[in-house]
Amino acid sequence: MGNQATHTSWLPIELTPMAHDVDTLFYIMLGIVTFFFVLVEVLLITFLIRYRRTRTNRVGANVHGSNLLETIWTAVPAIILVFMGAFSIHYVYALQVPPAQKYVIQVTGHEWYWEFKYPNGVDVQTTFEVPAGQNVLFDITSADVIHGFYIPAVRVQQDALPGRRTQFWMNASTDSIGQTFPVPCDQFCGPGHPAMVAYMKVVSEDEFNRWLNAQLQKQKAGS
Ligand SMILES: [Cu+2]
Repeated sequence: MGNQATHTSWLPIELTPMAHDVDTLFYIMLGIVTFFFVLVEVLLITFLIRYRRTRTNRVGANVHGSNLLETIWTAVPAIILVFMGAFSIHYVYALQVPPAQKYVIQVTGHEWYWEFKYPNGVDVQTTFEVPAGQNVLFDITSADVIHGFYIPAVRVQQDALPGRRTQFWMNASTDSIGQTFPVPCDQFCGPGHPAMVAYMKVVSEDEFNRWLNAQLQKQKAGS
């Protein structure tokens, strides 16, 4: 499937290659924890039955530990955790370090809406557009309290912090042109929080430039 925006039955669309990588990591982790969950439960039930109290087995045997077993069940989970942690950190840094060529959109969280500023001065709220197939960097901050800028289709959330800038970048798949994706706030920020959702439309570069120009004209006419 490569970099296509694929839809699975229970996860949102994968809008970017990174979203696909994050899902892959998620499935690997899900597989590992499922394996160990089943293993532990099966052993637990087996031992409960096998070593239960019976007429001939009134008192259990004293077990004084096993250095070999204890070393194994400490080292194996440690190695697995380091492996999963390293992958997670790899993705976090990859998201935050943008390529040299990028299109920057300034994102500001407000009580209770999202504001988007474009390089040509366009300033919109709640609904915004991004060009497909381009590196788009979100430069995020907050005008008041802590908000969370979250794009489920990109599998990324980044806190919007007053007095500080955070960022992540994405490259939206051209297969998603014409589609709109919800961008909810995911940090509880007050009574208006549940309704604090922006809508991101992925469009072609031409369409994006048309929209940007139209917004600029509208803004000029309004002021
Ligand atoms: Cu918020």
